[in-house]
Amino acid sequence: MAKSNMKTLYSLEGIGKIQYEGKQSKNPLAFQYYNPSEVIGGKTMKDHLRFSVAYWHTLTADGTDMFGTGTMQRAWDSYSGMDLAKARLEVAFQLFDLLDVPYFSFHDRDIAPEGETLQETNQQLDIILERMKEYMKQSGVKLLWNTANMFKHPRFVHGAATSCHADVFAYAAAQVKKGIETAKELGADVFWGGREGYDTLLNTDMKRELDHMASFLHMAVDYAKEIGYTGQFLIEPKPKEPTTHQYDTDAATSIAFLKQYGLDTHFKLNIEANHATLAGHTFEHELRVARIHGLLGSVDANQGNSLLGWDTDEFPTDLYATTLAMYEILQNGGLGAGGLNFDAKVRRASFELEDILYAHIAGMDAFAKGLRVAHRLIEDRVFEDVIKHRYRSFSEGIGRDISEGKANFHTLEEYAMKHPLIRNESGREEQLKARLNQYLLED
Ligand code: XUL
Ligand code: CO
Repeated sequence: MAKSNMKTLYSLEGIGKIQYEGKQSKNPLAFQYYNPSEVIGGKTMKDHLRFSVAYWHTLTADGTDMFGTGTMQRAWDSYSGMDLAKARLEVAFQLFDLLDVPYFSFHDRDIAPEGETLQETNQQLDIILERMKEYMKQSGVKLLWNTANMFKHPRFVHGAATSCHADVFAYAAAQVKKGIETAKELGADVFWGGREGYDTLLNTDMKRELDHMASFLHMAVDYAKEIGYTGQFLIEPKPKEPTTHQYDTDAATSIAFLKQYGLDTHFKLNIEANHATLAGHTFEHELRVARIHGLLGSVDANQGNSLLGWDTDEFPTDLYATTLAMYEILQNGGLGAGGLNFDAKVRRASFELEDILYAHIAGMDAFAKGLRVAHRLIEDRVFEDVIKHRYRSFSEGIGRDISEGKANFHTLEEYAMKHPLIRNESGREEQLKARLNQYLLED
């Protein structure tokens, strides 16, 4: 495999860097809303949105589903083993360049195949990482985060840090140790609790498993300190799939876990839209929960299908969701070192290479539009003023006493006795939704 083969490998000749052409454009290979250099609220769109391509869906997945084998037409799949890994790497950076994305993300096993032993696996990983560093240097594209795949191999059948088998715990620790070393060199680190959960309590010591998970994460923190890794650790809530009961079910559950075990100063959350809806929440709900606890770290930007009960990882095109997500992100003061990572895959029937471009363009435009609308909503204080007005009774009299911690059940009882007539006001939900529509349509 050599660079010179790439033209044929890549088979997207004639397609140049995707450009911003504006909302009148009918060119499917152009951005209509994402204008990277445009400044919104003092920051470029590129800096607000911090887009990232997910290696596993874009370079590694082949369209396999429960009923059928791969459908994706990828010229690089004619290679195998380490040659395939090298080919994917080269294609990856060509795609990043075409899409003008500043970041990417990967699992250790996305970028290099497992060897016979952990030593061999790490050696193979190192070969690819060396090359990756070169591509990163040449292109300026950075790693948003890397993570350990501790769910695919049969050894993880009972989980990784929560496995009932201590040898698996040790193996997982070795894998994450390597992941932190990688992150120290290249960028950041994230933990998605792949199979950290259980299917039945009949064989499960839940307390022990949670204790193990916490000590695993503490060991990661200790090791990071030891080697001087200062990047942000993230955990990614998900309610189900693969296990029936994932321990990181949603943002609130994950925050309770982090606080219970003294990990909340070391970890933030990576909120994924499809995981939110699987948990029975909206995307914006999960972002809000993480934000108000000061724990919103990064975002997996995708969407689910409300008719299906599993993680479909679709590219985000729902403008309500992207707008309300950007609203939370702007209110958070941005994502800091995090970004919008397209943990999203083209549909099995979208098997041509161009579909990867169309999908990312659709996602980037949807978030760019969401950013524009959310910024104007905040600037015009559309919801803020309504909310302020709605809670105004807490700014004076008995309400102020409650807010300032000066009230107690005696003073409140006395007040209630004296004020038997309560006048509530409408929440005006429909009117507010119409305002949101107005802003979405205007921009
Ligand atoms: C799985 C998922 C993962 C994580 C990284 O549902 O979202 O791809 O984002 O392991
Ligand atoms: Co994810």
